[in-house]
Amino acid sequence: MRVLALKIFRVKLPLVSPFRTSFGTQTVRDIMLVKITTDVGDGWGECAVLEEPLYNEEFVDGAQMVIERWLFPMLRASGDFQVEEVSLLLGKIKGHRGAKAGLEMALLDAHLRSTNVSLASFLGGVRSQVEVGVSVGIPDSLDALVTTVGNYVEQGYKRVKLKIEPGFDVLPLQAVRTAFPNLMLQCDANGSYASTDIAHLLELDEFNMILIEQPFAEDDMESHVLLARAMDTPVCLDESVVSLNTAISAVECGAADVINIKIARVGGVLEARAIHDYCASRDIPVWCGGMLESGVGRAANIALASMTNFVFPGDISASDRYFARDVVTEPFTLDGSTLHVPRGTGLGVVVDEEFLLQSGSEVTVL
Ligand code: OSB
Ligand code: MG
Repeated sequence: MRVLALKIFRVKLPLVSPFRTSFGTQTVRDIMLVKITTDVGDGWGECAVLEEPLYNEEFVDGAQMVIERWLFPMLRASGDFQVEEVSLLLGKIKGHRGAKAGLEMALLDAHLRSTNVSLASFLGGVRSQVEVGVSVGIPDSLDALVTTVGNYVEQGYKRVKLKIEPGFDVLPLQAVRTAFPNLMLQCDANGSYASTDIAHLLELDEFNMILIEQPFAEDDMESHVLLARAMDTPVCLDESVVSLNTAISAVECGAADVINIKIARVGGVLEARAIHDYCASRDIPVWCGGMLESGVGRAANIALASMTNFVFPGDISASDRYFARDVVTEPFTLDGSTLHVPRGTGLGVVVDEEFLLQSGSEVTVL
């Protein structure tokens, strides 16, 4: 395929409720979508990067700049290429994986539409519906937390992830576990603990969680190894795994019993597939993480999660858990505790461009 043009859409969508983590509170999602024009047709992608560099080093203004200045010019200068070559073509530019992931997603969407294949079947997905969960931010009070979790359980979610941080761990997990004895429960610290907290974290074993996600800093493999050896609850990595190579290193040194795969964090759908395949070969279960995506990124997440080794429910909630109105014409809705895998070609969603423009989207044309 050959790249002809790119439109970058930036739109701020309010979240239906503030999302607080150890690294800050998100109240509005600063969304960046790309619409790529190629010789085989158009495609959409989402650069699922946060507004500020608080989760990882990326931020949405930076992602836009690296696309405008380097990534898109490199693609346009590449002439004819296969979509499988995109990460190699962009490999000269270090990092900026969320920006690259959005471009690769748009190229995959264009390519798969032109060949009449859905992303899920391209990836060899084995399910038409995927089990999903919900990620619950740090609340104002324990009562509010139990009420929030109860509302999600009532909607159908069977798996809940609680955000934790030092000083907010035992009590919230105890409150939720007591109120919901059979709920599939897990927690995510976003790297907010230190190696000196290992003994304290072992106390969380009593809550019968399916995993604990990223307790220590992204570059602290040693503490994750020590915790994984001592703790019964499986240790899962998020921020630490930015590529197939880092996934291999983490698994082989014993730092990860489980891996959270996010398309934006690892630089694209194809790298995500490679991590999935490697983990399957090592009997390491994976699940699909989320970045509070719009329906574009969500469609890709669901297709990815239809692959065989995505054994735990993903952080892929229904559209209404995030936004009053999604950017796609058909919002994603729960069916029991699942979302349906899009069956249309490419990502299988239609972007509501009129809604984007009505919502004050800024458009940059390259
Ligand atoms: O650490 O998994 C995380 C959202 C933004 C950045 C990081 C994380 C998250 C979530 C929410 O936990 C997942 C979602 O529902 O999209
Ligand atoms: Mg996480």
